[in-house]
Amino acid sequence: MSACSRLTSSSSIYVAGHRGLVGSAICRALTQAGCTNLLTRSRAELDLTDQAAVRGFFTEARPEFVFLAAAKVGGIHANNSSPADFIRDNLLIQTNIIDAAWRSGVKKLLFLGSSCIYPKFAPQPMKEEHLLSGTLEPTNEWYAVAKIAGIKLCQAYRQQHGFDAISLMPTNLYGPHDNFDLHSSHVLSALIRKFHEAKLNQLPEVEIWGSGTPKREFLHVDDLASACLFLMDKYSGGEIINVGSGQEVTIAELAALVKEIVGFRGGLRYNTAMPDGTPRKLLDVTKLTALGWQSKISLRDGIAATYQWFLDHEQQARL
Ligand code: GFB
Repeated sequence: MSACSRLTSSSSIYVAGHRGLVGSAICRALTQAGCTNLLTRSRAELDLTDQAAVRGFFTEARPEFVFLAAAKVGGIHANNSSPADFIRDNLLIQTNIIDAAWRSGVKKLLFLGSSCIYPKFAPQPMKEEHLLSGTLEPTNEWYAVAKIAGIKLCQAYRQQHGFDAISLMPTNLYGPHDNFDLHSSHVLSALIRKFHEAKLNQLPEVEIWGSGTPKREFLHVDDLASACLFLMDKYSGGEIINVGSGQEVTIAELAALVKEIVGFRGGLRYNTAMPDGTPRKLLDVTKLTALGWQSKISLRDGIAATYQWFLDHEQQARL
């Protein structure tokens, strides 16, 4: 129980979004740490955009700790094509959960934001104080504005009500239970599936969106889950905390790495009709490092493990 010493086996812990990339990783980490009293609800059981239903759940279930990993998420194309869904769903989900958690007497809540809350041209690596210092990246400003509102909700409930809500800003994530749908996924899961299917079908080339020049930092979701448990245990404050790996690559370098791990022998074709998005988003993790946490999973090992998970779960994976 060392990873969650403030959580006892009798603590009830609600993981919102337990079937997603992040929520499922948090459930695995909590179980490994000896926390067995986990509360979960599927989308069919509880519609998180329904305020009355969410209040009813909290009143009845009375969780003591909450990991808010439920969100409408997607890659650059999904964000760019469904701005109304991304801003509406995320505003509703996080407002309903944070408010109901406070009203029902939750001891502590951990909210997950995103590195896209920072300005498009923020100085690199991006520090927590760069929040709201410039214009956002247009392809995901709707999602980013919702996530910024989530941060402000946590800070406002802390200031007005003394509610212990903390906010983490993870960098681009990947790992088991990711979305592998080619229209709505993020780049890493998309590339795993594209190279795998191209290998099977002996295709001459794989299409890569954009120019290949943008840089992204990637963090395996099991590292993020470890940071979530660490901060739930060790940190209480209104200031946001970045969670990253420091492992930054260009999309072209990422494509070469995934291609090698999957074992595809053909070529790459860049489709510059698709957007590049922000040129670079590397997080400054000085604060988190000073608190005593750092990532462990290398990008190569993480991609290899995720490809193996994809092979083992191709039938159930979200394609
Ligand atoms: O991961 P991704 O969709 O999102 O795209 P963002 C990252 C980069 O990979 C972009 C390129 O430059 C894409 O053009 N890319 C190349 C591809 N091939 C592909 C492909 O097949 N699929 C995808 N999806 N990308 C997201 C935000 O931004 O980051 C979200 O939209 C969220 O709001 C997330 O914050 C972490 O990194 O650009």
